[in-house]
Amino acid sequence: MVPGAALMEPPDLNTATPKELTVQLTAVQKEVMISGKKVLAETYNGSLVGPTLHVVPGQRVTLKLANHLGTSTNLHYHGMHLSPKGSADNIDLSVKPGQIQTYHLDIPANQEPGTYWYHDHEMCDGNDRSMPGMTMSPAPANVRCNGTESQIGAGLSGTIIVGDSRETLPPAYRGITARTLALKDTQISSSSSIVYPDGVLEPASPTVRLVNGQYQPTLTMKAGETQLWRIANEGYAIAYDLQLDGATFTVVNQDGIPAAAPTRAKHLLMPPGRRFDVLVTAGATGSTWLRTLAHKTGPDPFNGAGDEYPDTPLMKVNVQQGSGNGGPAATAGRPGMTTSPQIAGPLPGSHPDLSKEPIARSRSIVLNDDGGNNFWINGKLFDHTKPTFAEPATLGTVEEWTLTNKAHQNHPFHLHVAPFQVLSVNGVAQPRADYMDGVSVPHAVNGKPGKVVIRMRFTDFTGKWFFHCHITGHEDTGMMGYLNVIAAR
Ligand SMILES: [Cu+2]
Repeated sequence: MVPGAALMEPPDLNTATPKELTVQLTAVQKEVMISGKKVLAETYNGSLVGPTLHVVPGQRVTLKLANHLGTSTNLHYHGMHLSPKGSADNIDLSVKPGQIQTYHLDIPANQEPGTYWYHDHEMCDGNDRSMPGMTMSPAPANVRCNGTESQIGAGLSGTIIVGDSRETLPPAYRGITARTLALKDTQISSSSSIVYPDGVLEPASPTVRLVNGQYQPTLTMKAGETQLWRIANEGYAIAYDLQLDGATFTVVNQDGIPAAAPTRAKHLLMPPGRRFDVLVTAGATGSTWLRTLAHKTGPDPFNGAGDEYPDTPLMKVNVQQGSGNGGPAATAGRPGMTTSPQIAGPLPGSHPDLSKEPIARSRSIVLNDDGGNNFWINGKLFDHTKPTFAEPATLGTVEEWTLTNKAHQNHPFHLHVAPFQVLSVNGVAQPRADYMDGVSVPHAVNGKPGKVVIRMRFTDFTGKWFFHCHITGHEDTGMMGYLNVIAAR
């Protein structure tokens, strides 16, 4: 593949955001070009990175999903505060080949501006390959189901941008250039396919890391210019540990939630599903790289205890002469990138601190695996028909959950419907700003499990609130559950 082409934005699904919006995503196999190489993928509207959906709070979105695949599929609106029932963010819906499913998405008035994403969440109930202990059978195409891992891995994910997070920033930054950087990786088979079963998906195998579907593209900035980058890990399994050589990121929003206390970070750890809106500032003319650092998700990647990813350059940044598009000019020091701005918080829309709230209930979620292909929550495989907890949660209450990881690899935990606040990781109190919808629960060390304590408020939406590991192969094979949320009596 040929590196170096100018970075392109993913296509837009819509550019205007009227009060009532109707859009269509067509899931279809298509040959796409990845930096000069023709590859068979599963796409939305023919694009390896699905087209970006722009929405605003208070809007009613009618989204038609047309399934032109040979397998069933559906959609999840990751991070969005939507009802898990009916024709909203309901992952119990399954769209068979040839069917069109109409989703009705009422974007809440209080949905925070930021970066979200959509992806296939087909759970393959009674599937022939998803659940351990079942044997593969040559099911006819109209009932075949390939699971979330293979569908996201083949391309079925895209970005949702709510409002414009630049408007939560001080006035000097509201006119700066914004970029979307969708991170995905592909494992291309010898027959130039990333579609299951031809495309081999194995998180431990060598993979090609792409930005907006491009291999090592080049982004150009002006000396001293500050930009907002909306970075989303839209991959099926792989974590990124992002670094912009010579620079810092100013994190102003994570997982769609404006920062209570914007901070500068030298690197961004991004398990699958995570999003960051960050400010970056170009220095003097020259060039540098956005890379993912070497990263291990367990102590012994070659013996079933985690995966190991090498240091990999993702995108070149060229800094050219000229004046930037808005934003206070930085003192152009070293070539390439430089220290990003300091922004005072809290930003409008940041979430309240739950650490002192009275707790209605505490719950324990234990993640475990056997180092092979069995993945459990509280000792059980996912069951469509049984909630993980007999006791439901009640709207209006705050709960505290302790996430325990007994396994020898990190498991990134994701909760549907609403984000949570992270209180502590392995006993270390976390900064006030840490509200998110996914958190990596660290692996056990010397028999001592990893532990993350989170709190969430059930503000609205009764129904099934799903949670699962976002290494989608783990989710597909059982590491998933749900909680019933009921109205106050
Ligand atoms: Cu996992």
